[in-house]
Amino acid sequence: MKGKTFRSPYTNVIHAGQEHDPQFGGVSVPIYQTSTFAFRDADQGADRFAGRDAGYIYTRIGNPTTKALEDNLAILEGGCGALATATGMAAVTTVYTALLDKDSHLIGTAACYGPSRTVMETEFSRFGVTADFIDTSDLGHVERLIRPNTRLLYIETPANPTLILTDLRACARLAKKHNLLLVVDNTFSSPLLQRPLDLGADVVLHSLTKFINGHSDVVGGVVIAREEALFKKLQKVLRLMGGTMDPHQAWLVLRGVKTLALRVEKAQQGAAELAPYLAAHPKVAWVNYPGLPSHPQHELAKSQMSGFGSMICFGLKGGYGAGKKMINAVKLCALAVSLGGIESLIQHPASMTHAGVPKEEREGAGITDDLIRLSVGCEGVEDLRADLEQALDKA
Ligand code: LCS
Repeated sequence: MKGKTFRSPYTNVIHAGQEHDPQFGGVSVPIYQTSTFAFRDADQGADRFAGRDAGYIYTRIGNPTTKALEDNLAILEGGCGALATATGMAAVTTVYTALLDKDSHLIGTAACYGPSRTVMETEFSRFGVTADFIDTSDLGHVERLIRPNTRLLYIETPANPTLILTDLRACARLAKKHNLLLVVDNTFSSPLLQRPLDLGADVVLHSLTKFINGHSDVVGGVVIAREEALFKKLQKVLRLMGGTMDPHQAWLVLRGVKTLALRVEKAQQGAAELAPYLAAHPKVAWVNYPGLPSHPQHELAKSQMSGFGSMICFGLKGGYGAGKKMINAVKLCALAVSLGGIESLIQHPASMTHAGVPKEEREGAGITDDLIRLSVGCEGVEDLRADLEQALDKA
């Protein structure tokens, strides 16, 4: 991976790994909207299989626009290389496929994005892979479940949607001790608020659909590895399985990432004001936000994150009945799945994002029926507060 790196994240999101268009000097990376590249001569194909630099051949294997995005994201996360994928789930399944063998075992965060767990339990199980999805904030429990065939610790922190944290440094020590790989889904923080590779993780992944693209108009994913050998293993699987990103999609995400620092900062300021407002509201039973001193892992958040982010979850005293009235009544926030967009989104995980996880497993993971998830966007906080206020009045 080549590319310029700067001191400030504000500079890195815009310039890291980026070159001006070599042909005309365009400041924006061009969209190389091509499926195939003309060979220099008949030897070019052989170069690739002989391990020599063969340049670009075919867009599933590599494309300059996609590569510009990958170089940027690898630098933001501090990895040796990044692989852009068609969706966040393609990033998750690339990791599972590349790093698990038949009959191997995974320990994952119970409160992770529902399909990351479902795909393991309904699809990978067909190939003999087993998994325990547990509360990974309990490291004693994690260690007790490690078996000779355990290969991966799959951690989501803060978790979707409970915002429970897992201690990444402690997980990295555990992974090292037992010769496991530590994979972290860093979607909720973005590399601006948490850099798992710096804390000892081996692989980081994101749904780019969320904060990194940030405009609710693209789906995408990325996998970033700390070391070359792991990167090559992931790259080989992604190229063969075909879940790679399209160049136009890559260009849109490159455009989105340039404002990541501005958006994360603004949305986080909004969440820091709305979380205490909700916590003090007479109709609200509980609020979970890592920035509140009442969050049970507030100190851990301070030690492994550089900011608390813009995701909040809460429950109303009237339970889901009241919550449903509230989310039906919002006018500015959109009642929608997804998160990390410039616009605020509100949703009910038990009936929306995590509906595919059986009720017992869902509740065991802390995803209770009353839980409402709010992704704070970049609107003015006074408007968001007014919207929540009028919706809570109707609850
Ligand atoms: N990882 C996390 C933490 C996610 O939140 C999501 C999607 C994914 C992976 C998968 O990414 P995708 O394939 O959708 O790009 N989370 C969603 C959510 O909470 N609501 O809708 C999608």
